[in-house]
Amino acid sequence: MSFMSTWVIITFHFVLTRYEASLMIESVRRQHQEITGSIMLEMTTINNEYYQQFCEDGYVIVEDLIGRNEVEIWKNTFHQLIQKIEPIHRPAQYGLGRQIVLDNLVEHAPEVMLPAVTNASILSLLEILMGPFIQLESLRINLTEPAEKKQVKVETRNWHRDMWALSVGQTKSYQPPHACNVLTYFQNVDQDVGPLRVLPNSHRNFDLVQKQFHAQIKEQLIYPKIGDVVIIHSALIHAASPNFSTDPRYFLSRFYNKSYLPHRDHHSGTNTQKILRMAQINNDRRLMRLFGIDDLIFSRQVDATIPESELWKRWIEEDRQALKKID
Ligand SMILES: O=C(O)CCC(=O)C(=O)O
Repeated sequence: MSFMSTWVIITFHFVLTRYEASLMIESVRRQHQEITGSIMLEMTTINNEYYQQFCEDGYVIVEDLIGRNEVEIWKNTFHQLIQKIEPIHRPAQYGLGRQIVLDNLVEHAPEVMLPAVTNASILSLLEILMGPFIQLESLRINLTEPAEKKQVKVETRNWHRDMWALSVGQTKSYQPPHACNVLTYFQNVDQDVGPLRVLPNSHRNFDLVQKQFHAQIKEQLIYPKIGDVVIIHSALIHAASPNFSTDPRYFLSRFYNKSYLPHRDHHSGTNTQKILRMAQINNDRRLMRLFGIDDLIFSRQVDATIPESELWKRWIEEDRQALKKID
């Protein structure tokens, strides 16, 4: 290769990298504005009501938070991606429909999927529930194929708690979650599509389910609409229902855990690393933490003279100020 062509390639690469970086900066800046704009809302009475409900029942529904267009784009992106990337296949059990799951979605489609995890209303509420330690554990879309009623031998999918239900049952007092599952369904969920089933208050007691695939006396059926967001405490016992509709049943799961716990999505891919670099330039601690970088984790130990919830508020405010300084 001649000196000239090498020079042209290097220059082209340099210009392209700068261009990509500037696009990413722009998108992070937009999120920054969105975040600082929404912070004013975060300690409002609305979030306080959600908090009370979450402590009591172990879940909360924030209605109408996501636009239908966005949900449609996620669905299309999922179908495009599974043409190129091998998803996880879960075989049909007891006649229930097969499931196709794709994880690592921020890395696979950052422009489309990053806003799903940086949604400022969701993060603000999660910070009230878990403190300023919110990491993206995994972002995945789940498709469940329809099932034939006469083939299905069970009433529900498996009842379970999500990961990190560590201290459940030790006390009936409310314990903040180590993780939260934040779900958005891609269709209006009705009896045919199959409601989400929960055992309210099971995040605060050690009750066990006797039959893992059967309806429960104390169960509550939830029928979210497109655009609703359901936030579940990781210790809450819940299950899906069979999909008896004629269409696939879809949901997006944003699974967030404490920033010092392990994560299934790998944050080392090229796209995620670009997002992280931009977050570092902007000193955007909230965004860095989503992808596992939390430089303050060791200094933020619990000061025994101040309630933890108070410390959380201070740290959230400090992070907000740190972000503002770069304006
Ligand atoms: O499919 C559902 O409605 C529930 C999903 C679920 O159980 C989970 O993501 O852990």
